[in-house]
Amino acid sequence: MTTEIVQLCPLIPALEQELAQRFTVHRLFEAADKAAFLAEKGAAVRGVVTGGHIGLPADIGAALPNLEIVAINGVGFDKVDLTDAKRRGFRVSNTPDVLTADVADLALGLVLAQARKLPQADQHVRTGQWLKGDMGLSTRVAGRRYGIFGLGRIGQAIAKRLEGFDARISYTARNRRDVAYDYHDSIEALAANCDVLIIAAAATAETRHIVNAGVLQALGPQGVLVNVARGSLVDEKALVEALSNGTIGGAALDVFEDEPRVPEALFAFDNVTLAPHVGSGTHQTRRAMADLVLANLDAHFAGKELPTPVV
Ligand code: 8YV
Repeated sequence: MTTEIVQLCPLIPALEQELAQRFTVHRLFEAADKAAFLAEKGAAVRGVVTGGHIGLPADIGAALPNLEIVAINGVGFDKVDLTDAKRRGFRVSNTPDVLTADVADLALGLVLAQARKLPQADQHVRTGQWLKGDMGLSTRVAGRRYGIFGLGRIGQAIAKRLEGFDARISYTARNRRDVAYDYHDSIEALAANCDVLIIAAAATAETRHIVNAGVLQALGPQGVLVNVARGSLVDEKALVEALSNGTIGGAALDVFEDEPRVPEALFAFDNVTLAPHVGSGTHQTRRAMADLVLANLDAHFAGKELPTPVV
């Protein structure tokens, strides 16, 4: 009998095939009765493969008493209880670095799409509206003031790309960095001093709903919110209200509080651009993430150090 692992979400076919060659893989996300499966098989499971947006739900973790490793196919580990991992002694790995460029690219894509109305432009041509008239004007991307919340790997990659747009860049982060960008010591100050507020920080207890009504107020009626981090950083109710009242000028979002459920109120706004959490979703990056997931699992079951450990 090969080592038993559970898979908590769909993965690219190549990774699923390679996992199946090494392990007995239980696709828990497809199980009709998850609780029954866990009650019967949970004790045999030694590993979990999961997405960053899913992590290890507490009820599943509790049903896996002999769990040794949670391999996250993603950089975010906010949905795995690391205190519990340390207490129980299971390892956690993630896939940092390999997705940085893609997430930064998507942030720029959202900035461009929202400002230059690319989804509307595409619709304008496809639906024959152009024959009836022009679609109207959009907003300049170059030379604006961009505020980045979180200047880690992804935040820095976003800043580097923005430099190419002659942007004026400022940031707020846990620690002041040795960079040429202006530093603000609070997200309110950052929002008040930028035209586009880009969220690129990790989800933690401290950053939950950090983009609240006050921050949106500070961002102001011309200001745009962009989020490629986690939905939990934004108070979505306050965001919908700010968009309804014209408190902010627009939003471009790849992540949401309760994915894949997106507040329907957002669908009505022409100044909002939406994406279904696709920051790392390119063929190239998902392959690189798959390689890291496999490398971490292989290392663990061979008794070696993990290549990219979180715990
Ligand atoms: C993925 C992510 O959507 O890296 C993360 O933390 O949320 C994304 O890369 C997801 O983890 C894919 O499984």
